[in-house]
Amino acid sequence: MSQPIKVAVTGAAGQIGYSLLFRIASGELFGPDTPVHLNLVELPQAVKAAEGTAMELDDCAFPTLAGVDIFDSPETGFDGVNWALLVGSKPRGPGMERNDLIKENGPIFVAQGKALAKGASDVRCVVVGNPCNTNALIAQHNCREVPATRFSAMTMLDENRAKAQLAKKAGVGVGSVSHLPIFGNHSSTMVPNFEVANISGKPLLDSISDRNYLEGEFFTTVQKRGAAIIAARGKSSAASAASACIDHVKAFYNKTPEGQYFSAAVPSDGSCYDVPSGLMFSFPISSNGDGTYEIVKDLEISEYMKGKIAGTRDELLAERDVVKDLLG
Ligand code: NAX
Repeated sequence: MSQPIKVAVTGAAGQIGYSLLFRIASGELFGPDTPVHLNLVELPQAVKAAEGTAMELDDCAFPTLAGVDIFDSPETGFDGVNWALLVGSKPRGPGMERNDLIKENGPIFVAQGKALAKGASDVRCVVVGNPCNTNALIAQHNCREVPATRFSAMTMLDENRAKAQLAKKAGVGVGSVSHLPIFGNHSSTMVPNFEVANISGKPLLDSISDRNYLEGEFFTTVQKRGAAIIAARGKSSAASAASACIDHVKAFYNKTPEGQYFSAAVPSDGSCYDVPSGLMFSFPISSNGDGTYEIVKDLEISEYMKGKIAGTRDELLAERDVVKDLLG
């Protein structure tokens, strides 16, 4: 077996953490021959709960789990980690506006960015905690020592949700739906670009020609899926979010098959889709499998989709403005 990959997970005692940690430890993420060492990072008041999770991780007897440590601060928890999965953040309280949440959570990601800068030189950072694009932007700005391209935010859950809806509509298995990029923010303005999607290798619009459905019910179902799950379950999505986080890290870790891509929010280089440089924006991505990736820049975008992409871009620009004092 090789050297363990060290993975820090913040919010380890939370709902997503409880689904995510076991799948990382089982070898599903990096493969059966790669050991992993888990750093569970929590708030002091949740350390006891994290201890319980650590006991269960032991009890799974995963051959790939090289060790588990628990920390109550990012400074110690991020020391020497290769992946930092930033899941923990404050949930939106009753009556709280999105901008209030952004301001509440921003300082967490300032501190975590600084802790990464101090302790983790060979690191890739994935932000799941909401508002994830802007939180990732804050962490990245406070960690200039690490290249900006190593920071990303998760929109894979949106891609998975969109694929599942379209597969149902077309009456095919979800594996038949491909090339479905999410553009922009992980919020209700996100853009699932169905116009470039394929079903069984052919344009999706050949199978689903009902644009009223695609522009109406499909768009809103994907954009508001998180709220629908809260309404039904009484809790926010957790197992599907953890599963998408596994998909996200795997997609960056492995080489993307030729001609394919996946969705993730990464810093824009300002060269495509009319998105200013530096904004943490979800694009179609192709990983080179060596720690680097390319933004897929040559997709044809209709006037309709351009308008939608401009809307989510403007929302992210406004969010960036709200946190401008935190951008180091
Ligand atoms: P929970 O409230 O169950 O757990 C959050 C955990 O984070 C708690 O245990 C808390 O103690 C911990 N925490 C809070 N601040 C922390 C800090 N500064 N350092 C370390 N730990 C800290 O939430 P959960 O359902 O697990 O969701 C976690 C985050 O994921 C939320 O922000 C949520 O909005 C976000 N989501 C993001 C999704 C995405 O697609 N990007 C989808 C699912 C989810 O809504």
